[in-house]
Amino acid sequence: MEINKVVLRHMEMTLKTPFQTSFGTLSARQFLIVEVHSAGQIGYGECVVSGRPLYNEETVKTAWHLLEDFLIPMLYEKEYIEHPDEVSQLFSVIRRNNMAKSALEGAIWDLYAKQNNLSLAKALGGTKSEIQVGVSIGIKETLDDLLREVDGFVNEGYKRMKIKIKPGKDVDMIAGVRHHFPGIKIMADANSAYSLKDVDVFKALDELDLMMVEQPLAYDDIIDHAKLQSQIITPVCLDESIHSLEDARKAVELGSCKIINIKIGRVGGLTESVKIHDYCQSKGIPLWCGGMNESGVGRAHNIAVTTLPNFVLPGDTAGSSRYWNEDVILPEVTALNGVIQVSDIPGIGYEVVPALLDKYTLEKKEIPGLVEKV
Ligand code: OSB
Ligand code: MG
Repeated sequence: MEINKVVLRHMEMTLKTPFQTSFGTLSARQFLIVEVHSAGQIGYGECVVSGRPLYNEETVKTAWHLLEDFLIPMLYEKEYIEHPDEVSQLFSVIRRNNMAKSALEGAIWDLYAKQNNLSLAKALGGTKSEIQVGVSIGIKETLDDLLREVDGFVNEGYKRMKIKIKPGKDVDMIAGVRHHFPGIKIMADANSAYSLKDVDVFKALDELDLMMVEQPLAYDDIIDHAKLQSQIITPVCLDESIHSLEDARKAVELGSCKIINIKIGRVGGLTESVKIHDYCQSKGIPLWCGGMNESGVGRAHNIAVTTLPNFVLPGDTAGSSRYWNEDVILPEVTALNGVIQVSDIPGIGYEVVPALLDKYTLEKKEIPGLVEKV
């Protein structure tokens, strides 16, 4: 692959309804889209940062800086790229900034798949033609509000609900949902809102037949999570604590979790996601694909990675209509009865519509490659 041009876009899309987690409320999603142009084709990647460094330390500004001043120049310095794994290797000298790396690496993966006439799912080694998904539901003021929202998604056919919790909005809310919807799969996501002192909360959740509790303790911890896991029955799933294969290995060896949520951006890209996948498969650790309220571009990447065989639990990649009145891809992502059919069109499998990208672009910059290579 010879890259002629990279285009960075700072995007803003308003969510249909504000999304509340234990670290804040989000109403308009700010993120970046990266386009990699080569020989008449375009690869697309989404940088799943936010405007504020609340989920992790990156923001749209830091990611733009990393991409423009470091990652894109590094890519242009390399004569030729045979395979996207080389991009992951190239970027490994830069510490962290995983979402910035992942956006450019993901665009290269899309381009690579298109140039080889393969779906991204197939290019990654995926084996499924359909994937199971659920919905991630934000914290609600009252149980009635929460039940109404769950009911709406149940009526849309979703069978697995992830419900955000925080101190004071936990056991009663989840118990209410369990009582009203005895048949659905429920998981709780704390986004690091608790400490080991709160073990009784998790013992109470043990009574409610949850698939898992996600990231209950500190975002940078794997020690206390191991202590918590040894005291409760519900499997602990790590999200924020896992940034790499090494993090996954340490957490699994310590017994800090029984399940891992992979977010491509959080772990620095698709190549690292596949490595974590293969490791977890060998250790019997089930995976699922998390979400960052992506636009259609990131959503398509999530669908592709979820086709790998050890993504055995339903992910957070709900259909486009859960988030947006209008997505930037055609067709939009649809889930029927909680199942998404995987596209076999080369690359990410959806058409990215330039006019729709433009509509939600706040700022755009074209960064040309070297005109002639030696
Ligand atoms: O913890 O999984 C999380 C969104 C933003 C930041 C963190 C998380 C989330 C979600 C939303 O749960 C998942 C989605 O619907 O994309
Ligand atoms: Mg989470």
